[in-house]
Amino acid sequence: MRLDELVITRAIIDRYFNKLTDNLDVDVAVVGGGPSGLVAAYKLAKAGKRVVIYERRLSVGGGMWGGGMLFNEIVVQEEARKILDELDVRTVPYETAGYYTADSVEAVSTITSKAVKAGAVVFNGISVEDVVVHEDGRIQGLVINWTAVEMAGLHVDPLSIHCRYVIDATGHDTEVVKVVARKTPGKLLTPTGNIEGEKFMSPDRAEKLTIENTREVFPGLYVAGMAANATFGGPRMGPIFGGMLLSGAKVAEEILSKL
Ligand code: 48H
Ligand code: FE2
Repeated sequence: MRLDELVITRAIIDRYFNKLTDNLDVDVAVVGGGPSGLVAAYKLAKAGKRVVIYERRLSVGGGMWGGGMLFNEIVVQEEARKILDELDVRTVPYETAGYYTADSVEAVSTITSKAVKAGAVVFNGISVEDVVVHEDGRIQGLVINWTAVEMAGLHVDPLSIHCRYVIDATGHDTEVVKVVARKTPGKLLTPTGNIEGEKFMSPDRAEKLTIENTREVFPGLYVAGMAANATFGGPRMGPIFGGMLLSGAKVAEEILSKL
């Protein structure tokens, strides 16, 4: 068989645009494919919901690839190890009871594979820049654009998608919540109505608060992972990733109870 460049081109364009149009109206749109977003997408997809992840970069995985300071191992605690077990990521007990480590590359690649095989659809290279809100004041969807357009600083208008719920899993930058806070000051479901801001490193408190802070912050918008801490004023925790995984699982549960 002689390979034809036009068939290759048509195949890619056809398949991609079908994927895009098939996912213009979904149950849950996850913004950011870091550890919390990936686990949330896995759980939601496994429960039969239609879920997409928009990821700005080419690769999902966020801050997990590099472990701590580029040492590519992550630490998780007992409760979170169960999630890694469920996802087939191998963990090794560390010398102090209750601490486990995992290879960060195995963790990212395995969780990603499970999420995608459960039915989550990843759109990489796409950034979320705004949300869709009509008269009822509830978030109805997202406004998306190519990351390449963003990087090039081109003035190109975005497109929109619909979803029943949005999860801001954008990490420290809490990007979706920032847009909402800027456009409706004082209206977030936080103590001050605005973004409380991430606090100093304090892993024990941070890991517990991450779970508490994983919740709805505006009608239709949930926060997970570091975005939850930044939004509700929790401390940072460094390269222990259990809170991120547990936060992804919790946000999925909360949304499932409403869908
Ligand atoms: C599309 C976007 C956009 C956008 C960002 O930072 P992440 O890994 O997020 P989490 O919360 O799942 O995990 C946090 C963890 O990595 C971490 O930093 C920890 C535990 N820190 C502790 C400490 O003390 O520092 O991933 C977020 C993802 C990234 O891949 C971004 O590229 C992506 O979201 N993203 N994607 N549109 N507007 N903004
Ligand atoms: Fe971080």
